[in-house]
Amino acid sequence: MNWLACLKKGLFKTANNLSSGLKVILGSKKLDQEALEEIQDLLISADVGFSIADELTRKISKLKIEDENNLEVKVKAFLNNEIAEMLKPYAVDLKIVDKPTTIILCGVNGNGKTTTAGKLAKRFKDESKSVILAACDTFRASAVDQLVVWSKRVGCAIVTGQDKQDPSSVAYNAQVLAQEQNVDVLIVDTAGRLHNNQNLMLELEKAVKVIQKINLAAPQEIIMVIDGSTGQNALQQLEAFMKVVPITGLIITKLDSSARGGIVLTITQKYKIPIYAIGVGENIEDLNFLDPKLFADAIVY
Ligand SMILES: Nc1nc2c(ncn2[C@@H]2O[C@H](COP(=O)(O)OP(=O)(O)O)[C@@H](O)[C@H]2O)c(=O)[nH]1
Ligand SMILES: [Mg+2]
Repeated sequence: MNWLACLKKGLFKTANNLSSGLKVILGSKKLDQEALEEIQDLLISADVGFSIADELTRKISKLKIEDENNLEVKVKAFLNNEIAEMLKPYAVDLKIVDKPTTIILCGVNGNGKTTTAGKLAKRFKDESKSVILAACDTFRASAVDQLVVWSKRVGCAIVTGQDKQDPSSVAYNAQVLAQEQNVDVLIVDTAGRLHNNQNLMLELEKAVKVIQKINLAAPQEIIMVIDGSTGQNALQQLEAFMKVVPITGLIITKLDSSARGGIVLTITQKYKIPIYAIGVGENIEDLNFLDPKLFADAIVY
């Protein structure tokens, strides 16, 4: 399946909400105040966030639509274009420049870090880059096993520690090995932590510092993996993590699990932070870069 097909399938719930909703609102009505309010509510229900929804609705009210028969088509085309334009500055390529480029994945438990680590490793291997995975979630044996399975599937080396070993010592070993072996990418998977668990947050900070000590330029990326179906809660998680480590970009997963794909818009506009990839399912091909136009096409049509 190509990416647009994956995206359309994955974002179906959001598209169904937005596109079908717009059809109902505009199919039989004029673009009056009531219709505008309904459009605004619809956008908010897709997690677009009040201020963006308000701005978009205001712009829609100013559209010059002479032929009312084309109302639905015109409003959808406008929204589609606006969404793509808003996302454009934040759809950033994850560049591998330094050798090694160290990427730390962090975020709340269950958000998709380990799966994303595996999928990214696969992506880089497909680009003929050498990859090492580091299993720094030493709290749960199953988390290490999960990453070992990925390393076998992808065919890349993995650094693991003993059960309950200090995660930052695993990160240390992995960084040293990545430099010794001169690999292209080191991907560090970390333990899921609740953003209000101070000890675990400090541990993440420590892992970053340990890596920095070995190589001042590393980690080149600290990517927060966010579960796109958690809605506004994701914003609080992001703020908590940003206070502890300098987040360089985001990967938003599970956009297939809810009708609230508008969270991608809200997060980019509010925090002005790059989105390196989005996930729309559990399969390996379901994680890909954010293409603003395709994303807009997949949710408003
Ligand atoms: N539906 C869906 N599930 C996902 C996606 N990404 C990850 N998952 C699933 O989310 C669950 C938790 O993922 P995991 O990588 O273990 O999260 P971690 O605790 O952050 O490491 C797993 O069952 C994954 O298969 C996605 O984009 N869509
Ligand atoms: Mg994990």
